[in-house]
Amino acid sequence: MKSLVLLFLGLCLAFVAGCGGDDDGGVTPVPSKPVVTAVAAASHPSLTSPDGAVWTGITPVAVEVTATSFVGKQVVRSTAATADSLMVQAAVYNDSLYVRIVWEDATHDVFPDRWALTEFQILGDDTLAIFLRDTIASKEDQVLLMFENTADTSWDVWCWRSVTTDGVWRAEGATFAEGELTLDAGSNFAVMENYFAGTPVYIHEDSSEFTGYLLHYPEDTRDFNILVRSIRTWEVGDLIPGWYMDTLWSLGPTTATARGSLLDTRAVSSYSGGMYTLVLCRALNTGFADDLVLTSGATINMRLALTNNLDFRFDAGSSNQGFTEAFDLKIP
Ligand SMILES: [Ca+2]
Ligand SMILES: [Ca+2]
Repeated sequence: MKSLVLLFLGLCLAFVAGCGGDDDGGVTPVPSKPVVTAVAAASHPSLTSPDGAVWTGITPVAVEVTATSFVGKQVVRSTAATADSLMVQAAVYNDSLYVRIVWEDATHDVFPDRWALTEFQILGDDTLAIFLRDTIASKEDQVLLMFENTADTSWDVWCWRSVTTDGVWRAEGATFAEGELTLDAGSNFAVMENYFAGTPVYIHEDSSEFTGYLLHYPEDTRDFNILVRSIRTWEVGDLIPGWYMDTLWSLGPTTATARGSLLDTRAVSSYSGGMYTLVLCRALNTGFADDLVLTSGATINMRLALTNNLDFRFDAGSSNQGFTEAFDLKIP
């Protein structure tokens, strides 16, 4: 018994001696958790540009893409394929939260799918244009802004994609739980695949001279007939976007009922000089059951995730995908 007591005292002395060593600067300090404090803005942050005077007065906070797994083995630390950190700012105005995110990305990846004109066939007086889905590796750049819901260990998520949600100035709401991302309730989607029964649904009857990455329904589109009657300016190799959107979505908010919980997050972005700048905005309390209520004075545990030219792969991971360390978001 006596020998055990002596051993215990010896360990205590060793522990005290070890702590004393910290004062000599021999131990790496534990990194502090970043805190993004939302500022009560005096004016409306722009939703037609991700820049503006509101943001110049708010100090950006860097959050690092972490080497530590977030959801088991599914998440692989980003390498050179994605940025190592993202800069975050936040503001509250008129009962809505605005979050501004800036990150580096060498490629503006915006063509998730498309069609290509591969050949013409002459059938009597008609010209048959053959379009094939262009199988390409290109995906989109994407971001997830994740709010931890401590009530049930899930995460409320704002999902932004560089074409298929940004084209309609929206992000999509979702819940992340047990490695799965489940979209919020809603019957209207941001964009639709330009595809039905093996052919593109919408195609301009005269030319492929679309100026954007999405077809805008109805301005850019005509009902497609694969026997193209006036194929004047089409050439083999011309492309058709693989997605189309209802132009109404780009004109601003429609009714809350039409938006649903799925499309209740607004988005505006720019890509310039190898940098994305993105502003996301959602009501603090949307009233929808699948959204976290952000209350005044709350501190919320957050994560950000990004991809470079990739869909999120929760079951596989990729060096083109990264999750940040946890950070706090303080609501004023
Ligand atoms: Ca990219
Ligand atoms: Ca929602």
